[in-house]
Amino acid sequence: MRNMQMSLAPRRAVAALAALLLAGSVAACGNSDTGSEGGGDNEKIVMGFSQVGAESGWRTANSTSVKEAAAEAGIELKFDDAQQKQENQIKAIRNYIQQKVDVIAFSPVVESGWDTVLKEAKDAGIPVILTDRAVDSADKSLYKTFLGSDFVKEGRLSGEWLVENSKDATGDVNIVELQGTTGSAPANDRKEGFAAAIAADPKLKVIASQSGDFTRAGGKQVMEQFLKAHPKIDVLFAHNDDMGLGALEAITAAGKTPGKDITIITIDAVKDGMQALADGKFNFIAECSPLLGPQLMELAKKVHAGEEVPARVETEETTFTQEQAKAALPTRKY
Ligand code: GZL
Repeated sequence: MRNMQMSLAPRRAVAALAALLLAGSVAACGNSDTGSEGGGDNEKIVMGFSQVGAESGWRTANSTSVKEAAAEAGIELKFDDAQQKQENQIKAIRNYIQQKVDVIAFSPVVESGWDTVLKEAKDAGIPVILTDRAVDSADKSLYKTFLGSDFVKEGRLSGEWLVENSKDATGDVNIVELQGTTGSAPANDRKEGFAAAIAADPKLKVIASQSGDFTRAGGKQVMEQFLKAHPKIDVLFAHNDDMGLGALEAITAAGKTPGKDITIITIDAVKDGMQALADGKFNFIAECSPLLGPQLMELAKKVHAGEEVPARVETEETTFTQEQAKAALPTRKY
């Protein structure tokens, strides 16, 4: 029996040693499952980015800024175009969680409906950065920071310009409004800011307001309806240049002169919009800068390093009249 015991002993020792080695190797594997490849100091940060879509010149410029800045910053960028559908953004964010990226950044196509997926990211220990548009989640711990414009201010500046430039008007000034994507932060906030500003002058009346979904086609289609329904339109306020540019086609097709028969105010200041302003077809543009890439990458590095970042980072922007557009166009970056 003893011999048996003796003969078993070395085997048991070998088995114990093998078990120890195996446990060690599993632990090592277990670490690699937690994405240790992204854990080393000198490893590339991996960012999962969910973009709204490619609906406007602004969006195209924004995507270019994000991609170029990621390359410049040495950040590995996983990029998804949601084609303006919230379900596609939620799917992309879930994929990034599965892939255990180091940070998730996205521009939410609409304000509501994000709490569940943002909580999944938080529970997975992946920090989220909002860029461009905001969410209406009450739980501010679901994201680290929001980098983007003040859309209410953009709407207010647009309305203030109109108040200032309508002083000599006799009788009502009929305004039609092309809203951005229904439920989106820019559409909600720009509408709010503009309405608050024009309340200063009771002559200024919004007689029609409808979404053109931030696209040229949408702007043209809705403006055609406005022109059919309203014989006297004095002002068009479009939530972005692209809908204003689409509306130009409808206005000229109706035999009216844009910039003269109908005053046109837009937001963004992309190159095509600035050209229309310089050509006298638009009358005023409030800028909304899409060049968020460099700031986004700096924030991602800080968040990944566990550094504190401000809850809100507001982009700097200005406004343009026709004369200012002529001066700015030659050096315009987007
Ligand atoms: C604003 C951005 C808006 C632009 C539109 O930050 O979300 O979406 O104003 C774009 O041109 O489609």
